[in-house]
Amino acid sequence: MNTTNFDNTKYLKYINYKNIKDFNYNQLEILAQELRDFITEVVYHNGGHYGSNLGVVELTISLLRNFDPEQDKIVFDTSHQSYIYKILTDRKEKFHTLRTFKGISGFSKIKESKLDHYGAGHAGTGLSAALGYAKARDILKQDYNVVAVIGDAALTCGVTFEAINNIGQYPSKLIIVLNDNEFSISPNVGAFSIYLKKLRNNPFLVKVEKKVDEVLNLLPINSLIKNFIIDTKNWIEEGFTKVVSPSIVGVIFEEFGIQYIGPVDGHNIKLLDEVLLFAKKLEKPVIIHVLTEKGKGSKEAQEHQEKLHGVAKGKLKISNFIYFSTDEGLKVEKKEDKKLKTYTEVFGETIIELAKNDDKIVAITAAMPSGTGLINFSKLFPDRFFDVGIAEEHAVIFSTTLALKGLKPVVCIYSTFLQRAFDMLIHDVALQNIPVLFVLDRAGIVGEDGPTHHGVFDLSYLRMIPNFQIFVPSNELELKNILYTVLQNLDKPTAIRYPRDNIEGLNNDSKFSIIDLYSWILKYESSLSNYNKKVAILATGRLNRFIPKVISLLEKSNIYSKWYNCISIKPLDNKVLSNLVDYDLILTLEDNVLAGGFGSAVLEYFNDNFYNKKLNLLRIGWGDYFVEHGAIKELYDFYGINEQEIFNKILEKVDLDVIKIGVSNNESV
Ligand SMILES: Cc1ncc(C[n+]2csc(CCOP(=O)(O)OP(=O)(O)O)c2C)c(N)n1
Repeated sequence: MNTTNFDNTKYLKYINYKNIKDFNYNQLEILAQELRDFITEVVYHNGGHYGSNLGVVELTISLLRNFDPEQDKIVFDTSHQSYIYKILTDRKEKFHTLRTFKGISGFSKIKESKLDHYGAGHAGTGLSAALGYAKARDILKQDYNVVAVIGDAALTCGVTFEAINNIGQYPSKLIIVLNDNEFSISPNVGAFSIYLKKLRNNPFLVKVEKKVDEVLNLLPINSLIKNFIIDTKNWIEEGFTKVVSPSIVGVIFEEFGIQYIGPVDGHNIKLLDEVLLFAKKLEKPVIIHVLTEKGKGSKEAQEHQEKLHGVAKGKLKISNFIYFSTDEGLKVEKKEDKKLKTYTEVFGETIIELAKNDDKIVAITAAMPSGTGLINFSKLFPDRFFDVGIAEEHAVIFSTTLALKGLKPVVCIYSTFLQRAFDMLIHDVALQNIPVLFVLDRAGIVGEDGPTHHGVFDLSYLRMIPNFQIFVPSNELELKNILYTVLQNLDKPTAIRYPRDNIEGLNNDSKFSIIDLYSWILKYESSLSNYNKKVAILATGRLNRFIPKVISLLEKSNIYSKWYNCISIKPLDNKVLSNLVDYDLILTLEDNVLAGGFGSAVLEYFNDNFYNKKLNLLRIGWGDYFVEHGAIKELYDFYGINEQEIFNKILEKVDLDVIKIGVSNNESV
């Protein structure tokens, strides 16, 4: 899919943010449909965030009719819903490369365009970033508008509340567009979402489009007061909603100094135009409560809101192609073996099995019940399951006191999102040595979601914390038995990390066994007797997959090798390490940044224990850069983490003058 053909479109071919004001509402309705079709085709080909983007088509059109992205600062919270903005600003022609390597990112990115004013991927950053822009404008005496677009789930983040607190303290001209579709990835949770629901239904706030006198006529107040309000020229400045909304549902935002407007139909461009034009005139913080439907325009997306929040390649039902004449070029990565499950699925099944026999096990997720494989657990054990919303910091502290009362909390958070709770891991969990099990899904690179989502820091940020132990399974049996063994006797802070990937299924036996968690598993030992050099390979997690081919190449070069699958990152297996000092090369492999990761731990071990020996250590992992977005294999190849490159690096390091041998697919050890 190298190009896009806009010939068959009526308006999309002409439209951009500079001329969007010139279109009338009938034309914009057609444009909205064209945008939805375009998004559908691109997401069909490339995967991506679907429902959220279909829901903000009219809202984004209206934003670009009322604000100038060259001057004004439009900040998307999380920014998974910024596709329409990208298309309508300066990336329409390139949008078919969405989420592909070197292509358009699935999130806002200041490096990608000067019209992206803030990069994101993690939820809850929008209001803080917007307030910074507003304050900078005031201090520098500049003149631009600041708009933050935030979803109803991101609104419930702790960070967002910190920002709201601060906006009240430093009121500044700032427009917050609250895009309320009642959904996070799953249905939104928590007391605040219930509050928003009440606001949605508040009869006195419905429809700003109604003339003030029409709304006032609905109110049980006498005509003198009505006339007074209507005659008051600055009724709008006083806060329309305050005047007409008695005490049915108090508007919290107003108490914090943020004027509330709404709810507003977020699919009515004309109405949105009116409201945004009005909000622009206010010289204070204002929140516009916009109601949208996630998946608007697609029956499939509306019926399966959760499933179609984010979609994998080729997963949409699509009948006609408008922008790409054929669906040629659709590269849906086939599962290598259909029987293989994902790590997430195996975790989800295992935790249920374990919880059936252990009523102390409780599971906690931060807005990712399906992503972390906990949906069935939540149905089977509703009293032992907690979806705390996008609140990773809270999730971690909450788990500590559950543990102090003797429960066994299993906190399931993606590696990248647990970064949010770094302080809690140290201050609340580890310092008090509280036994909580952390299950980090999406550890290692995640592919198309890119640098905001790659889970490549956890080995470093966990390894440095005293009291923590860290395990990395590489197949189904290991994952099951690590979980089983840890939960039999959960007595310290523990982390298990695994990637978004299929899991190799060794021994599908449903029985669990207690395993030796701290001993690395010897996978292979060469039988070469007359060899050139000796190499020890210490591999972690899914990178073990590369090793059989590497070893077969080493054997052909007459290099002796010993391969360990290192399931425990902390503690290290010192017994194994102490026997490797006479090797010509020790290789470590990790799907983590090299700084502070597994290889660093091994390096520290040798430095501390064998400082008088000359050791040759090669660490393979991610360097001092952010890994871009793209297909996982493509990223591994680009950054030199594949069989051939590993072999080449070994040869360079052992300093052997052997002929380099290529990898063929049928090599095996
Ligand atoms: C800190 C953090 N935790 C979890 C996520 C995963 N996540 C991505 S989008 C999303 C839901 C966002 O819902 P909302 O803000 O209401 O936006 P919508 O998609 O409904 O427009 C979640 C939980 C995240 N991006 N960041």
